[in-house]
Amino acid sequence: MARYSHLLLILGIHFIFISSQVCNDSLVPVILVPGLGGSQLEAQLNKPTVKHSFCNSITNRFFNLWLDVKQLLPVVIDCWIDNIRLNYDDFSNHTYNQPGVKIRVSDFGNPKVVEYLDSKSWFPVEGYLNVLTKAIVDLGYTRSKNLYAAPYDFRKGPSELGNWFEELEELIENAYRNNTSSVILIGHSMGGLLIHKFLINKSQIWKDKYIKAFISLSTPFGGSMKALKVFASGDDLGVFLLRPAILREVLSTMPSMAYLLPVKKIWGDEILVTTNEKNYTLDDLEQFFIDIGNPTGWKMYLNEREYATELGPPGVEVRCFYGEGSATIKRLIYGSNGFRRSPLLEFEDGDGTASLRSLEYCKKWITQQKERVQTKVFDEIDHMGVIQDNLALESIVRAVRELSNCE
Ligand SMILES: *[C@@H]1O[C@H](CO)[C@@H](O)[C@H](O)[C@H]1NC(C)=O
Ligand SMILES: *[C@@H]1O[C@H](CO)[C@@H](O)[C@H](O)[C@H]1NC(C)=O
Ligand SMILES: *[C@@H]1O[C@H](CO)[C@@H](O)[C@H](O)[C@H]1NC(C)=O
Ligand SMILES: *[C@@H]1O[C@H](CO)[C@@H](O)[C@H](O)[C@H]1NC(C)=O
Ligand SMILES: *[C@@H]1O[C@H](CO)[C@@H](O)[C@H](O)[C@H]1NC(C)=O
Ligand SMILES: *[C@H]1O[C@H](CO)[C@@H](O)[C@H](O)[C@H]1NC(C)=O
Repeated sequence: MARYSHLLLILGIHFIFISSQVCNDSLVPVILVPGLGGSQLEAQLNKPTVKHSFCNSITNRFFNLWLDVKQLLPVVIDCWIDNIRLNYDDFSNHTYNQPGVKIRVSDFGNPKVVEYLDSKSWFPVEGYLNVLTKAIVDLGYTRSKNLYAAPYDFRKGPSELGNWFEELEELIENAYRNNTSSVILIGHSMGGLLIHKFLINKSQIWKDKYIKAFISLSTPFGGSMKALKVFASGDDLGVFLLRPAILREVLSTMPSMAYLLPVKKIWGDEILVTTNEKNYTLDDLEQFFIDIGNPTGWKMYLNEREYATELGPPGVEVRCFYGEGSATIKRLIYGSNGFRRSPLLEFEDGDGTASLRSLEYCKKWITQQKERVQTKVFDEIDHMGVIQDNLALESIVRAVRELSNCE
C-alpha cells in the first residue's frame, strides 16, 4: 500500500547520494509496478447529479483525480469521494464507476506517472517512486527507453485487471525487443503482488526468455491486517490529509482492499478481530462483512481470493527487500460499542503496514525453485522507507547494477 509522506517531509527532501558510476549499453530494461495508490488516475465527468452545488458535474477534459491535494480539502472532498468511489454489480461481479464518471490511467509505460502522483500540477509535491526512479536514472537509464512503469487502476483487484496483465506482457516484450535484453520487474507493495501473480501464470519458457529478475519491495505476499481495518473502521493509509473514516467510505468500495486481506496460509485460525460478542477468524469473514454492514465486501473478496492464495515460487531470479522492526497491526479489538468506535490495536513485528510473516514469505521460494532468491531485511525501515531510505535504495540500485553486469 502506498503511503504518502507528510508534505513537509517531501519539501524537506530526501537527498540521496549513491556512488553511481554510469554504466554503458549493457543496462537491462527496468519496469516499475507501483503499489496501491501509486498510479495517477484521471477522470472526466458528465454526471447526472452531484453532491453539492459547487461540485463539477461536467468537465470537457480529463483531469487529475488521484492525487490532487486541492480536491482533498474539507467539504470539497465530498465531490472527490463521489467521483472516485466504485459500485458493485451483482450480476457481472464487476465494479463500475459512478454514473457519468470516466476514469483512466494515464501514460502507461511512462515512469513519470509513478514518480509524482500530481505531476500534472504546477508544483508536484506528492512524490512516490521519484527517489527510486532518480537513483535508477543516475545509473544511466533513460525514461521510456529502458526504464518504464506499469500503472494501473489500483481500485481494482486482479479479477478485473485482465487488460493490465496483457499490457504488461506487451510492454515487457517490447522492452525486450528494443534492448535485446530480458527485463527486471520492480514492484512495490501491491505492485509486487501483481508481478508475482503475473509470473506464476506464465510459462517457464516465456520467463526464461523475457525476465531477468523480480525485485520485490515491501510486498505483503500473505496480505495485510490494514486491509481488514480499512473495512471495519477505515485507515488513513498514511495519507495525512485524509481522515480514516472518510477514506473508509472510498476504500471499502475497492476490490483491491479485499484482495489485500490476510490469507489463510499465513494467518490460519488466528483471531483477527474481537468484539464483546464474537471472535472472528478468516473462517468468519463472511459474518464479519455482514456485521460491519458491508456484505458487498464479502463478494469482492470471493472474486479476488483465488488470486491471493496462490503463493508458489515465481520461477525467476528474486531479490526480496523488506523492512522490520515497526509495530504492525495483528488484531483489532472492539469494545461494547461494536464497530462504531476505533478499535484497540494489538501489534506484531513488521514494516508498519504488513506483518513480517507476510513480507518474508519470499524466503520459502529459496528451496522451491532453482532460480536464485536473495532476501534483505532492513531494520526499522518501514513500508515506504524501502523506496525512500538511502540504505534500502543503495541495495536496490546495487541489485540493478549487478543484474546489468555493471559492476
Ligand atoms: C458472481 O458471483 C456469484 C457468487 O460468487 C456466482 O454465483 C455467479 O456465478 C457469479 N457471476 C458471474 C457472471 O460470474
Ligand atoms: C521501441 O522502439 C520503438 C521505435 O523506436 C518505439 O516506438 C517504442 O516506443 C519502443 N518501445 C519500448 C517499450 O521501448
Ligand atoms: C493466464 O491468464 C489468462 C487470463 O488472465 C488466461 O487466459 C491464461 O490461460 C493463463 N495462463 C496460464 C498459463 O495459466
Ligand atoms: C474470544 O477468544 C478469547 C481467547 O481465546 C476468549 O477468552 C474469549 O472468551 C472469546 N470471546 C468470545 C466473545 O467468544
Ligand atoms: C561496457 O560494456 C562492455 C561490453 O558490453 C563491458 O565489457 C563493460 O564491462 C561495460 N562497462 C561498464 C562500466 O558497464
Ligand atoms: C537500450 O536502451 C538504451 C537506452 O536508451 C540505449 O542506449 C541502447 O542502445 C539500447 N540497446 C539496444 C541494443 O538497442
